Amino acid sequence: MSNTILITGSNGQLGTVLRTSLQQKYGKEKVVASDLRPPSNYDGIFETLDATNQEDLVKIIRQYEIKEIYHLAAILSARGEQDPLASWNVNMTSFLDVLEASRLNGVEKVFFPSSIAVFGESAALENTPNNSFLDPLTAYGISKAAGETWANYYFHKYGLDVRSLRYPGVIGYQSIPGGGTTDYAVEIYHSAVKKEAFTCFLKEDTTLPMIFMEDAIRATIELMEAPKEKIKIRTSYNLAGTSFSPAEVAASIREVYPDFVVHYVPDHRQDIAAKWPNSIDDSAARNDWGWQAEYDLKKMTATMIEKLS
Ligand code: NAD
Ligand code: AKB
Repeated sequence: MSNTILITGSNGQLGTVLRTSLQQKYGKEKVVASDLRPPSNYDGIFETLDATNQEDLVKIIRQYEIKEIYHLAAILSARGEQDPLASWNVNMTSFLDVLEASRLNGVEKVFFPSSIAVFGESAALENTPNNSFLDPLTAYGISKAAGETWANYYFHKYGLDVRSLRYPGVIGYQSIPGGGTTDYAVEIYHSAVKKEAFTCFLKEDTTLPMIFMEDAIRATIELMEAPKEKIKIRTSYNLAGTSFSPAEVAASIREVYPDFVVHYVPDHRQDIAAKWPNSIDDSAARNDWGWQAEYDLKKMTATMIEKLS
């Protein structure tokens, strides 16, 4: 087998969808999914891999002659704050392992998922520019900001074709989010279709950038397939879908379920969200490789409710 793709952290919210999309695009035999534990229902090649174990990573790269790695394994923002150093360790050790193993073993392209969590108090809250000063206030954000810098370094020093997106909160019906600050925006739809009241851990007016899963996956594949000369930013591209607050998503759900009730009980995640942008400027992604989001809140709500029902 040759020219195969490896996905780390493939059992997560994004990986569950990405692994199937890559299989559909390139063929089942071309995609090697991996994670800490085998998935419950996945039809394809799977390897158990702790991405912080470089020896095991190298074995898989050599065995399958891996040419591209989508490095999704990470501990997300809210979960990361429970043990900041462990979060840094998983997020950074694994990415450095991937970069180093890639350059030494013939991997040609690497995808690194960054996040709006890289922004902190210095960045403008509205339409946050791509090249804002990064002073993140979570261990997760610090690891993503450092990861972007390492991506840039490996590109310039070794010519490794590392590409990266700063995803907003991803919303999809296919999978469950894994410990982030934007998770409420998936959970709220699950409560709505079950006709249950929802308790939101953010304040009703906390606006955050969000993106629908289909857009996030399409952006990832479009970025990875873009001609190399079009990729002008080697740290990470801002990626925008749409932006909304809990009150706005609740209002859009009420157009279908008028009796839907939301209680607002902000917790520690509110402090994280307060430091993140309300909206981000993704003009560099649009200009360089033609990015264009398709889902706004209305279309997102209609699709979430239809699919979850
Ligand atoms: P998730 O938490 O749902 O999944 C992460 C996966 O990584 C899990 O399946 C977990 O088992 C695995 N993992 C954890 N430690 C590991 C290790 N040491 N070795 C191997 N696997 C390990 O995350 P997700 O939402 O699917 O996110 C995927 C990537 O995209 C992450 O890097 C995340 O930071 C980034 N991202 C996600 C979002 C979002 O809203 N989902 C937004 C911005 C960035
Ligand atoms: C999180 O909330 O941690 C993620 C992200 C935006 O990186 N969804």
